[in-house]
Amino acid sequence: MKVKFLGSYTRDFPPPDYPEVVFVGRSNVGKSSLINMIAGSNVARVSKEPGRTRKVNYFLLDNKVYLVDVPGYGYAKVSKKEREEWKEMMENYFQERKENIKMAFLLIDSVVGPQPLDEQMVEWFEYYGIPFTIVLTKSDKASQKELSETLKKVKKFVGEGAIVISSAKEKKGKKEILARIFD
Ligand SMILES: Nc1nc2c(ncn2[C@@H]2O[C@H](COP(=O)(O)OP(=O)(O)OP(=O)(O)O)[C@@H](O)[C@H]2O)c(=O)[nH]1
Ligand SMILES: [Mg+2]
Repeated sequence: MKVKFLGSYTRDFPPPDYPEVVFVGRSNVGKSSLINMIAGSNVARVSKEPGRTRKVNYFLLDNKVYLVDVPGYGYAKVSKKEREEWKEMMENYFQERKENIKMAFLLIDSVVGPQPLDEQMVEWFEYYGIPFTIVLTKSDKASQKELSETLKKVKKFVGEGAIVISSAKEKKGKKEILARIFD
């Protein structure tokens, strides 16, 4: 798969010449790692400390679709000012790009399960009319019991919405996610 990094933006995003898919979720949930799995190379920056991705990063996949990596939310050590900047940047992003976003992937840690901020994100998608898919990340770290508990909780708030179980470490879920990117 051919993938090219286009740049980091807070506004004036690239022209909507291609449809885009965006990866959102809590800090450290594995957004950048998932993008690397899909790209088949280490294009997105992965880190042990949460809050590594600060801007909206655009990648072009196979000259067909933009992959968008955005900063995570919910990291306790972030100041009120940074939280407000995050909210402003993300509202601006969704407002400007809602027509161009063909799919939002909401990542939820298989072990941690859905948090109130994840449910708020689903409300944003519904408000902006953006289709979304839930991706349960780091499934390699979850026991069968943890995974089924997380699945049960997620199903409660997405109903019949799509859910993909994935692990960047084990390259699990790649086919399902690619199918939803290109459909
Ligand atoms: N075991 C396991 N670890 C993973 C997996 N995916 C990501 N990680 C680890 O989780 C940590 C965070 O991964 P990132 O991909 O940087 O997470 P992020 O959501 O982009 O984080 P921010 O940019 O800070 O919001 C890193 O230490 C990764 O190596 C996975 O599938 N399995
Ligand atoms: Mg990241």
